Amino acid sequence: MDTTHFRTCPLCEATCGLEVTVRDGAVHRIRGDRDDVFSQGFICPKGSTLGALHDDPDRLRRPLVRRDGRHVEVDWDEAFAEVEARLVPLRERYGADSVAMYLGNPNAHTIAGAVFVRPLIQALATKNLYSASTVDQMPRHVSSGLLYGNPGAMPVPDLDRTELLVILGADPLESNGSLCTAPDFPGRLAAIRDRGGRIVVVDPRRSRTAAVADEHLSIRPGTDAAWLLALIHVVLRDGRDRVSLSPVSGLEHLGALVEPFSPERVAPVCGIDAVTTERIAHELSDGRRAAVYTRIGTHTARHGTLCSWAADVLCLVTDNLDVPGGMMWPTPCHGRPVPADRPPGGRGFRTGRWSSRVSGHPEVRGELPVAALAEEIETPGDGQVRALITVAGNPARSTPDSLRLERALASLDLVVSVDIYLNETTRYADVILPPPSSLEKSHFDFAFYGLSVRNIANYSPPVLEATGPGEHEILARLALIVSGQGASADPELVYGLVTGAIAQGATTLEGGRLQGRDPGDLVAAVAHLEAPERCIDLMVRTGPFGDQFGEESDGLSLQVLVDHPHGVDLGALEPRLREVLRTASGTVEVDHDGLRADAADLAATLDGAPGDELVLVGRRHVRSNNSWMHNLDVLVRGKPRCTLLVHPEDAERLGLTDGGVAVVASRVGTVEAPVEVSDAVRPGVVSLPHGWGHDADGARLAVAARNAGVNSNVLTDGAVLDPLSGNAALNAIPVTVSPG
Ligand SMILES: Nc1nc2c(c(=O)[nH]1)N[C@H]1C(S)=C(S)[C@@H](COP(=O)(O)OP(=O)(O)OC[C@H]3O[C@@H](n4cnc5c(=O)[nH]c(N)nc54)[C@H](O)[C@@H]3O)O[C@H]1N2
Ligand SMILES: Nc1nc2c(c(=O)[nH]1)N[C@H]1C(S)=C(S)[C@@H](COP(=O)(O)OP(=O)(O)OC[C@H]3O[C@@H](n4cnc5c(=O)[nH]c(N)nc54)[C@H](O)[C@@H]3O)O[C@H]1N2
Ligand code: SF4
Ligand SMILES: [Mo]
Repeated sequence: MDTTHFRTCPLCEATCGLEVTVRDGAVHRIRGDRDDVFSQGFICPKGSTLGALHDDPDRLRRPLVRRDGRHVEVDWDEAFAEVEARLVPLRERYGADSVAMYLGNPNAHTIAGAVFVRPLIQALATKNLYSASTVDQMPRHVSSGLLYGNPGAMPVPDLDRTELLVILGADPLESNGSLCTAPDFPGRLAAIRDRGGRIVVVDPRRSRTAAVADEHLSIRPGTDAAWLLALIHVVLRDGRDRVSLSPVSGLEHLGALVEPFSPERVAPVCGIDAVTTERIAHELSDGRRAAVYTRIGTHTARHGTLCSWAADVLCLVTDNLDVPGGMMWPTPCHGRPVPADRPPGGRGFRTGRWSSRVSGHPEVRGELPVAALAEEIETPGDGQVRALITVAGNPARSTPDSLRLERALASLDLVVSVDIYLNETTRYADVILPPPSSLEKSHFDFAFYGLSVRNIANYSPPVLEATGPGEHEILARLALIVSGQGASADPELVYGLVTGAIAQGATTLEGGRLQGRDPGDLVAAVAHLEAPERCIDLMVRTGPFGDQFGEESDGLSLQVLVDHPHGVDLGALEPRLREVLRTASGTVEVDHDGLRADAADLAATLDGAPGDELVLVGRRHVRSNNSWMHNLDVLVRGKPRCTLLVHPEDAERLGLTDGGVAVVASRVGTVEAPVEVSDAVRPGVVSLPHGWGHDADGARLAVAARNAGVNSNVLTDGAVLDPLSGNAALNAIPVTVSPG
């Protein structure tokens, strides 16, 4: 018998609706849900692989413990007992900071990652907290922190209403969008052009997105900050700045900051001529609705924060911030509502409340740069990292100078991984705790409803029944172990804390609809639900569209979402600066010493002649997903995709041939990769995707091992960071390339 289930795809940020048909207890077919209010049937080739992922024989179903160098299956009680027996004494002996935690990307795609990691972080109370954020979007958090006092408030391009979209360092036709949740990105881009708008793509490679744009500017890698500052320079120089947004402070210092970045001066640096730069600046400031969208190629860069800040400031001074068609802030349905009479501003944002032990990198959002994890493990002394917990992460493939990190991982006293695969990172684990597959979990996009180009709410119940504990329970048990309550303590203790905190927040919100209500009543009203569902219901009901526990009869609740399996469309984005602003001054704060200093550092490099060295950049492919979906034959079959793109002129000069092998060397490592000669990359630039290199001993990835590819992060340099965010610079890596 067939049953049909509707759910949101958890694999990337696009949040497409899926229609899953189950026959005799197994997934029979997955296709796009044509009735999904947001994606309307769109999916990419990954969306239909959730069944294959669930059925993958290499996906772990039971915990593994390492005994005599081999991973053996054990039952759950034994696995948790092992963690307790080893972690607790280690932490007692060496202190809280001796236990590090690394949180990987899928935490943004699971309910557990959104809600149940927090108690574990609190229990660990370690300074050594790391995540994929510092090889990704941390610069954007910091620029929002500085500008708006709110690192979570990252504006998104209002794709469906913009008339001019400038995309820097993103390739949404492959990635399907990031920090901009928009299912069917290709269709939305086509619609911009259909309504007479323009798309400009700034990328050192003619990506698939660049190929469908009106204009492609092939920028020199790592120079986006200089180019964006030059655009602001032109807007101010030509008196075209208009700022209707209010309240804004510090604009009087902007002219001095952008002064050195004239279009003529940055032209040889960026590889974009001054006339083009002036024209784009004029288009952005001629009154049309425009959005400037920066992503991974610009954030994983030495000046990532400056870049992200400059993109928002450019929109601010051209009246394209917080207006339809410009850059806007979504209103997540599970967020805290903002009472109308709340005074503007808040506590502000700061970094550096503590620093990393070895290199003194400032803390940012409670985290240290993952590029510094290896040295924190290697360097003896008080606070040395001796144990690591990874949750949904593969830092052995996703973080810079990864051979060094692997040597460090091998030296740890204890590694515990919450992960579904025995892979390049978890092979170092002493205990692996595998959560259920995606189809066995419920889903709700806590991370992406705040980054979405429309306000949306969608809840997906599990499709298949889980055989082991849920990911939330695994994390709760780890928190109980760390906090000394023991492996057999009741996870309800943790769930109670989490739901209690949500209810407490809602009932103490100054001027809120539920102010003064008994938080215990709210918790009791959801007590019949599973723990993840309790959290969703509490947050949605107390959120800006919620039923406020009976106060708003038409409002949202989990039950409303259950009754709408294709999602609820809550409308287009609306201006909401007042609601997101949390700076101490209650204004958008444009001026900051750190940004000024970083811009001055950048200005000081402008007049050096650009070197003729080759630089390495990354790229993505729609059939791949970071490092962990290469074990599915349907996605990796066909011609190899982990190739080094080399421009024909460079290939000729270096003696490289299409299909031949290149030896690529950087300051920190060397790899051999197959060459693909292509004029899609700029001369002087080579491109290799990340997340490959699956031939490691001890991993259990049969399909991936046959299509291993090479690990580009052997080449990336952990010493090059954006100082304001701690983010690693993963692009513009100087390399030498020679025939293999
Ligand atoms: N050179 C270079 N390096 C990069 C990038 C780049 O562009 N260039 N991109 C960076 C970016 S943007 C990111 S986000 C990082 C990603 O960095 P990571 O998050 O460290 O790496 P992933 O490849 O996403 O690995 C995800 C892990 O989670 C596991 N997993 C999958 N689903 C689940 C689940 O539901 N629960 C649990 N517990 N585990 C699960 C997988 O088996 C895998 O081990 O890589 C970064 N690294
Ligand atoms: N299919 C697929 N989808 C994914 C992922 C995946 O691995 N595969 N990963 C997901 C994750 S975790 C993320 S964060 C997002 C990322 O999503 P995107 O930000 O769209 O990432 P990419 O597709 O890597 O596009 C980055 C582009 O930046 C260009 N670039 C490199 N260096 C520079 C530079 O210095 N300046 C400029 N202007 N451009 C540069 C590259 O050539 C590339 O085209 O994708 C998500 N979606
Ligand atoms: S675009 Fe992203 S969300 Fe949509 S089907 Fe593909 S992987 Fe899933
Ligand atoms: Mo990412």
